[in-house]
Amino acid sequence: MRRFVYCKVVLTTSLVWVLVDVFLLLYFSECNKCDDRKDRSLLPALRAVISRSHEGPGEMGKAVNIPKDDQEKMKELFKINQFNLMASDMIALNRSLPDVRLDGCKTKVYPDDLPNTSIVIVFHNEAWSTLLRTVHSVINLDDASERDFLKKKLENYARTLEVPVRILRMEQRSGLIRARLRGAAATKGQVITFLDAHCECTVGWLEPLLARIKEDRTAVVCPIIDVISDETFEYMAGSDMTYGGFNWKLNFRWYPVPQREMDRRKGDRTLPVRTPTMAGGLFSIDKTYFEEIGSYDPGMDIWGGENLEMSFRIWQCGGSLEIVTCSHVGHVFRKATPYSFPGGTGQVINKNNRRLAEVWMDDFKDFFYIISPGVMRVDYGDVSSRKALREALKCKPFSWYLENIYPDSQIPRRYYSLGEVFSYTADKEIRTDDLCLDVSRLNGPVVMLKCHHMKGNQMFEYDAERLTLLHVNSNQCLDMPSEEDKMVPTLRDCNGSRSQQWLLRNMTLSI
Ligand SMILES: [Mn+2]
Repeated sequence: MRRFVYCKVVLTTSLVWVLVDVFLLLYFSECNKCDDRKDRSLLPALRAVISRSHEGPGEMGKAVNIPKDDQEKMKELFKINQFNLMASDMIALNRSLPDVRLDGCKTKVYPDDLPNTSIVIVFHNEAWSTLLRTVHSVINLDDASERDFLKKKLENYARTLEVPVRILRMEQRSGLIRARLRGAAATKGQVITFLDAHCECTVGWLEPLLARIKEDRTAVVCPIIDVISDETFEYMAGSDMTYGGFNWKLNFRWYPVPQREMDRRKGDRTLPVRTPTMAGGLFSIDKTYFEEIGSYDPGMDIWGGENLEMSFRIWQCGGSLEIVTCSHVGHVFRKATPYSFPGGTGQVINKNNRRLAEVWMDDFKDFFYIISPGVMRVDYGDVSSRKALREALKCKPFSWYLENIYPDSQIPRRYYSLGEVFSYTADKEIRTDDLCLDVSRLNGPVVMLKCHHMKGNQMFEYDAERLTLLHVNSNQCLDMPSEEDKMVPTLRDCNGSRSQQWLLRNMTLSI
């Protein structure tokens, strides 16, 4: 009898502890299950807003059109943030969005013990409505904003949210890169998720990101970035068929996902896409891996180039960079930047780009230098600690990256000559960035067309002895501009004249 009572006590106390544990787990895993818990983590007042029918302006991601009478005012307000502030302010802070995921994503099951994440949102003079639409379980990091509502009012608001939100402030304008470093240092989660301050996350966006990092802690993962219109705040699904690249000017660009990457995934579009570069604003990374791999280059100013720097570094130093196609986050894309750049936009970006070119691109940095005249004059400071980092991590050369990660790059892996503007590539094209010399008719002038790598009208055979560039398709030689059009070289029958001799600089093609 006594034993029975004893057992009962043990059982009851264990049960109590189990329940306490379950409660604690649920309570402290705020962002693990953001979407399940969305309702629980919102104020009752907000919950009422959520449960009302999707009829307000912008609900379900619909466009908000401003009536004619208010157009003047709208244009005035547009200038503040370079997006339609009037429309944004009309939309609920937690408006509903469509589920834009691929069907195969909706039924995926993720492990229960996903790592938790801290979310870092850097903002500078952001609008109230866009910022708060972004905020959910967030460490909010303020880069010395000058707008009053981003001070006391924001702190008071953050306190009313049932999720822990911390607001850190930089004493002076330090830029995205240094602000993110500060935010990252303050995080407590196993994973750091960076977001811009004008985003909207959609259902199920976080789990696939965290699940991928749980599988491989060296995977750095980005959601698909959906487009929130800067004019109407309409929510438009982004494509899972584009990935990140860059051109000779080191501008980030979206390009179609190549066939080799579709093949690697056996055609399953719900699997992560290995992307050569990331757009920069939105990604998740294991916190300890972020530190190991050298976080950000603290020598970079304000904004620009940090996304490519990180992309090259991750790939060259043994990690991977992926777009998790089951995760969708919206972002307001703007046509112009509303931010001031101390020292001038061009100057800042050129400096940052030089830093990343010098540290990561080896000889291929020359492609950037020849297409950006003037950039050589920009002082890029001291990069010795970043070079030491590359050394310490035993990172691979840039040629490996071009060969294995980005063979479809605008920068040719192999080239015979790199002149002042053009390079003569191993594919026998004469190209600058993604444009190739192209001739489509006999005795015709050359034009610049997008490189198609199909040889054809873009193939020139260089004869290093006679110094001629033979257009193989027409069997004619590249000649000086004609009398009529003095700007554009043309094709003519090969005649051995001086006007058909071309000296290629830095030639590596043997005679
Ligand atoms: Mn942004």
